[in-house]
Amino acid sequence: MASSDNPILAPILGDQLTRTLASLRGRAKDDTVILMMEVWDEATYVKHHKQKIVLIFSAMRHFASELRDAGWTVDYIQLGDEDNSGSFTGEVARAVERHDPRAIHVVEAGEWRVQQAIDEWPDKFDCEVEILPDDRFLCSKAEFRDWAQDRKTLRMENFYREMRKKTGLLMDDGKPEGGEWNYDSENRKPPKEGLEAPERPLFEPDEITREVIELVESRFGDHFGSLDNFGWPVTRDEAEKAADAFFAERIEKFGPYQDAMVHGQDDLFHSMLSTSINLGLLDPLELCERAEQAYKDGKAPINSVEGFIRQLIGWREYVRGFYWHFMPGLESDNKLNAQRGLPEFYWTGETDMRCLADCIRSTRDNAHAHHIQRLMVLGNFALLAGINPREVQDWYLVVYADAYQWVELPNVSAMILYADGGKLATKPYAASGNYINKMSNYCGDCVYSVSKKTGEGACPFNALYWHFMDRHRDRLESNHRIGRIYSTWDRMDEAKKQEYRDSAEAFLDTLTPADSSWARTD
Ligand code: FAD
Ligand code: DLZ
Ligand code: SF4
Repeated sequence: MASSDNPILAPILGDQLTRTLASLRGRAKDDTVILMMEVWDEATYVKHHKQKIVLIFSAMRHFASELRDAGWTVDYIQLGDEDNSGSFTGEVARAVERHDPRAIHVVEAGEWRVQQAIDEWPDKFDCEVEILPDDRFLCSKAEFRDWAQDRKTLRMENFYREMRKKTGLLMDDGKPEGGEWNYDSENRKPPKEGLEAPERPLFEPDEITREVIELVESRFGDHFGSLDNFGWPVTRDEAEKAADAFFAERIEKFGPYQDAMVHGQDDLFHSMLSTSINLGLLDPLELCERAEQAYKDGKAPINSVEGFIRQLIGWREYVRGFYWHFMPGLESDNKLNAQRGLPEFYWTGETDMRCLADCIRSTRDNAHAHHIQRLMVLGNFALLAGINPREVQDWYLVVYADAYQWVELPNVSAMILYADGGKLATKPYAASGNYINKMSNYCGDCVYSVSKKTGEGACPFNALYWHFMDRHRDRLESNHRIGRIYSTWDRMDEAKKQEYRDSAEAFLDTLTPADSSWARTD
């Protein structure tokens, strides 16, 4: 056993890049060795988009350098270091040998897979291991459990109201500011002709980032995605500049155009802050306070500010609680028994469906697509076509720079695929081409006709929509939010119904399944 003079070892994971992290708060610098590890297992458990790996390694290296400048001792293991064992547990074991710590203090992991490994550390290492709660989230796992247990339904809206009361954000004497809890009905403006948003700041790669770009090109050259546009914030300073630009230039229209999609305009009025928030470079509560201030200063309307705050203290906190509440089962749920392989075009972007091609192009170029593209184009297609959840999960985990399983999985399996059978969503987010046409400018120049329902040249979403409804009638008919759709279906004559079925099946037969090596290493 190490003596009380030996240091505390504080491993910091790649998404824990926060100066006030629980394992650092209040610790003496001369009594602590911080351990940061670039490991092969994390870089390859799925074949992450190249930008995602560059982002995480570069942000980790910058964070380590800032900690050293602030007087901390940081033991930093680079991917290429000789003897790098390739795993968190292997690297902690080697660090225990080097530093003989009296204890390990680690903040719980964001992901189940990693937490499983950390839970074994107390038995593996001959020193005390303290696993601290990640208090960068407003709602602890236990608090979510207390809220969820004994409830028949786990609606985000109810959870969100609790978070509003807890934080006092947009509260006026115990009542919601402006009289309503939720202004979503004002946040569905279709894009008007020529709608343009100010460009978000992109950050020129510095020497550290350029070195990581070289590393990623040489070690992960076969991974999906382009590095040409890499401009994500990799430090807290850069992330704050990105936030400043959002609050100065885009928050005003964030609400109204939250669901809009414009060909070639990848960010619109979205904050583009998820990568920085998830890494720990920005504090979501501080961002919400800034949004509230923008409202109080008359710089942004209530619907924009409430919408932004709801995404952060509502959806983001809710999906994290939901993930830990339903893991590990959530990963294998497949209540709609979807079995089709992921189509190849999700990787290549080679499809005549203009909406999908544009969302996949943005995904490849930026490691990003905005929420409604992820939900109502890419997700909607996967739902309607019956793609199996595991392949869809892997795709989303690979392609987005902000993707960690705790946030990806509930959004993919529960929100878009309804694979949990409706614990998260009151109904599947299924839509025909009509929705995409209303909320975007994609359809005008598409080779398919959105107004044509079946047959040659018809928008595939139209027949797929009815095919989905028809094949899941048993499960969905009794759902009060969607059941009435079946009276429309029943009013169609049998020949029309068969046309929808045949059209959808003919289209599904044209899909080439993807080569699985895009997503997973063998
Ligand atoms: P904004 O539109 O500006 O929203 C502000 C912030 O709210 C975001 O930065 C994010 O932190 C939070 N937020 C918004 N919606 C959600 C949500 N549904 N769940 C959790 N947080 C939310 N977000 C991720 O961070 N990582 C993921 O892996 C991820 N996967 C998704 C998969 C699917 C199928 C869908 C439908 C959504 C997913 N999201 C994910 C949520 C959302 O699409 C992204 O957070 C958002 O597009 C990030 O861009 P932004 O920062 O400009 O967001
Ligand atoms: C996503 C990722 C990647 C690609 N590589 C690393 C790494 O080498 N070292 C590290 O500490 N973290 C990495 N991450 C982020 C981790 O996967 C993330 O911290 C876990 O998901 C938390 O559970
Ligand atoms: Fe997408 Fe259909 Fe519109 Fe083409 S017509 S862009 S496939 S919704």
